[in-house]
Amino acid sequence: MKQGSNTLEKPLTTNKHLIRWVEKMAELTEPDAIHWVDGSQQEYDRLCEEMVASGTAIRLNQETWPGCLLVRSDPRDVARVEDRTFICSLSKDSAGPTNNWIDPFEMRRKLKELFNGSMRGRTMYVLPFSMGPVGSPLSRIGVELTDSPYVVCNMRIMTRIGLPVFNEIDKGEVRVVPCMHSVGMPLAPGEKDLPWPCNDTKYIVHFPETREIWSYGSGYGGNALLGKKCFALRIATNIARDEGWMAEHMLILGVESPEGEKTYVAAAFPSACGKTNLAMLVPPAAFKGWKVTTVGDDIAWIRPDATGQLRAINPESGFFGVAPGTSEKTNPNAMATLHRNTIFTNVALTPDGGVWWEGMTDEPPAECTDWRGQKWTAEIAKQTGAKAAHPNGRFTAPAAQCPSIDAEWENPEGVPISAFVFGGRRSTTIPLVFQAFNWSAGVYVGATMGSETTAAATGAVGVVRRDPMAMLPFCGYHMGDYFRHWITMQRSLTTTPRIFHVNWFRKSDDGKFLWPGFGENMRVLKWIVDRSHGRAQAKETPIGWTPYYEDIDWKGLDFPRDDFEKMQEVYRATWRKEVLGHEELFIDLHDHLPPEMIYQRELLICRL
Ligand code: TSX
Ligand code: MN
Repeated sequence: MKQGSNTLEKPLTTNKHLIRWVEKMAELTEPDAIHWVDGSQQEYDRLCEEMVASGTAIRLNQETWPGCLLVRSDPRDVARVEDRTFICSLSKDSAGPTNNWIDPFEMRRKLKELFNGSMRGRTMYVLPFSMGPVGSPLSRIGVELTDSPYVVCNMRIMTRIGLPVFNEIDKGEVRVVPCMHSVGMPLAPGEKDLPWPCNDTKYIVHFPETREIWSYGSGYGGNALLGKKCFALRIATNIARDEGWMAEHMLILGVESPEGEKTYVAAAFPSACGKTNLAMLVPPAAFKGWKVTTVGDDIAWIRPDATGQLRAINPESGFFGVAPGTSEKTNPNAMATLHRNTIFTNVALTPDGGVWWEGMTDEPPAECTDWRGQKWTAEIAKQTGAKAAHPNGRFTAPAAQCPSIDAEWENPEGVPISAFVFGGRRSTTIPLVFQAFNWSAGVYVGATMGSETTAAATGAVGVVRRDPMAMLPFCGYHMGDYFRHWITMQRSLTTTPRIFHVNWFRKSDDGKFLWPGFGENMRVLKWIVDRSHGRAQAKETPIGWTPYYEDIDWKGLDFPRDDFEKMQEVYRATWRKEVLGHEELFIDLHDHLPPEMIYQRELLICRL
């Protein structure tokens, strides 16, 4: 390492293992400087300043968008790269058929090669972060070494970082997950940097046994903000399996009745189902005194407490939300959250220094600069198909700014979970809502979840993709063992949460959505809450319990009984075909499937 003026910055930790690891990684990657991240506002402001000066970021109009930045990524680095994501367990079998596996020794050789000198000309940031409130028994700590200031700034919003975390590490009682990250574009002396450095070669690598993450070549989202999908899901599923808790791809919301009864629900949906919208739902005006509160919109860490009740924390402290489609109509709470102290990535810039994306307003601005930095008008869009914002354009916004944030969202003990909800985007077959008969049947419902594809980029549109518990890209070990872990969890519980399935997307024969969705989903949530407390009635069907028309609270909405019956109908013939679809994924997993999954399938077939 070059002995420059700021290379000898004093470590902000006394932990010898951490200092030694940082030294070793600096020898490998050869950064020009090392910066120990304290997490302060001044440090954040300075990094933002540097990104603006270097052309990485644009400061938005500070009158209308105070504290907000816009960043445009390289057009080749706009999303998670699942085909470049690896689980490097000792045995291929323990990673399972749904993960990419490479021998860990071979992968370590490859990574050494890639990271060798990869930070030349750059600063290596030593970024300590806590997933979950600092000091909570449910929280876990990582340290990310990164050469991207964009990553540091996003991680400051998405996780708890800096001095309080170093202090936690210095107590010497916690295991730290080491997270190596490089954008993979070293600079030669005097070489001019790019606004968004990255590398066409990308590796997102997890070592589940040694609990390590190595990420190379991308600066974007889940590839680079290693606390999120890499740690809080892929590594945490391994930790949770070993320690008897659950790391889930779930939002957490609270439902508060006018009488002040509070019920927490955790829900898993595949992408493009409006998970963030549900987490921040605004009840219809007729639901006077009812409140929906937000604990988290993406990840839940869930653990049985001393009494055998499941309690959940949101390990994150911000929202990394998809911008397109977010509006005052679809999600006013998100819109209020992202109006200050937010980093926008790959959305459009308006002439008055604001941001815009498809679906934000009914009328697009007369003119703007698209996510690639080019002139965009509705006319140009019509002719070329150009989007103002990238469909995966994002906002990174602090959870604390959300108007619906739950009073208990940072409770170190978590919030009690009364219900699990699984969901998918299905135009046929699946009713608006049903309740599984019991825990095992509910695990089967989650394990067989599917959603219809929407983005043309991923191939055929409208095809059902199985995505068990919305965890297919995020489970860091064999999916069959993961189902077994779910089955096993019941044994450590005195009260098991009730399990439900919802589908906001069923269509009529003439292709119209049968359900208005959005705020009206409150009516479904209310039935779920009532069922969880053993109150509401339900009708038994082959797939589970469904509400009668009378069991749904229809105040303020004129929804015909006939439409409801259509939406809730369970066609036995269609469902027999649906069960055949369940088998497809199960065949791949068969040698690790818990017997309960086979048994639940047999029972379902019998009932049909
Ligand atoms: O987020 C959605 N939710 C959950 C809200 C709490 N979306 C958007 C999905 C894309 C990310 C929905 N889209 C929902 C929904 O409940 N339902 C639908 C389908 C739908 C779309 C439009 C209308 C009705 C249903 N109606 C009109 O446009 C008037
Ligand atoms: Mn997610």
